[in-house]
Amino acid sequence: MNDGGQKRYGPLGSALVIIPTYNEAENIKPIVARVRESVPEAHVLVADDNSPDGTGKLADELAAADDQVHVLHRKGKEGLGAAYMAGFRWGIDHGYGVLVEMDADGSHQPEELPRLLTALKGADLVLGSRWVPGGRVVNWPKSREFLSRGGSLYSRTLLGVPIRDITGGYRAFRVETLQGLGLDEVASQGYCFQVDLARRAVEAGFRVVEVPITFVEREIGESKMSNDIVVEALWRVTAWGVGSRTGKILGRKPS
Ligand SMILES: Nc1nc2c(ncn2[C@@H]2O[C@H](COP(=O)(O)OP(=O)(O)OP(=O)(O)O)[C@@H](O)[C@H]2O)c(=O)[nH]1
Ligand SMILES: [Mg+2]
Repeated sequence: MNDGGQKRYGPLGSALVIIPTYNEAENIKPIVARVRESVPEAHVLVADDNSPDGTGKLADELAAADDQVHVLHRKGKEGLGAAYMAGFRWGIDHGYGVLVEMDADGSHQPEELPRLLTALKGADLVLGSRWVPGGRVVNWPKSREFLSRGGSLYSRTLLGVPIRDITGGYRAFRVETLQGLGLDEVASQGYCFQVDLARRAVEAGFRVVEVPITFVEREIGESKMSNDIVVEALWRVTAWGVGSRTGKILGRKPS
């Protein structure tokens, strides 16, 4: 992780909390209410993939009653990464200075967002982290913890990126950081989306800071986690790791 050197950080612009949703009808209203309460000045963008359970319509109701809530309706289910990419573009186009990633299912507690935003005053990217001291998960089976810790360890080792929780999805970006990552080339599927953004940020020399969070497993609604997502993450990370190592070896020529 870059120590930031003598870099001086400008003031944070206005924040947009992007919440991607697919079938989160029971979660959407409570989570938006919690965000609005925890960080009243922030705006919310719900990025819904035409959820069959009517989440998009509920989000429209929220937006109609609150001009700090916005909805991006997408045609169909294209995955979390694609929804975030569309949300980032929307946020950039609308002039926000900070873009936040947050799940709809309550795993990422809005009450912890002020801590992430405070840390962003001296960083380019803040990651909510389960696997730094002070971070933890609530209601996770050991098998899931093993998968998450193992995935982060594997990615960290192979990619040479010093991040403890590289798959997490509770993050706050300065808009300049996102703009500096080459968004058009980001792999936009599943967990690799998060891994790809984080490694790009480190490689681009941005200051990435992990802040401990308490991650609460979803209580309501269905998981979109699947074996396919895990397998895809595994092979992509492996390919990136091998690619960057080969590049480094080939690049080490005498000048
Ligand atoms: N727009 C959109 N949102 C999605 C899609 N897949 C997942 N999401 C949302 O992304 C967030 C994270 O998805 P989750 O299903 O909670 O994934 P997870 O946290 O790995 O799995 P759980 O253990 O079940 O919580 C939630 O807010 C989902 O509604 C998608 O294809 N499109
Ligand atoms: Mg979840």
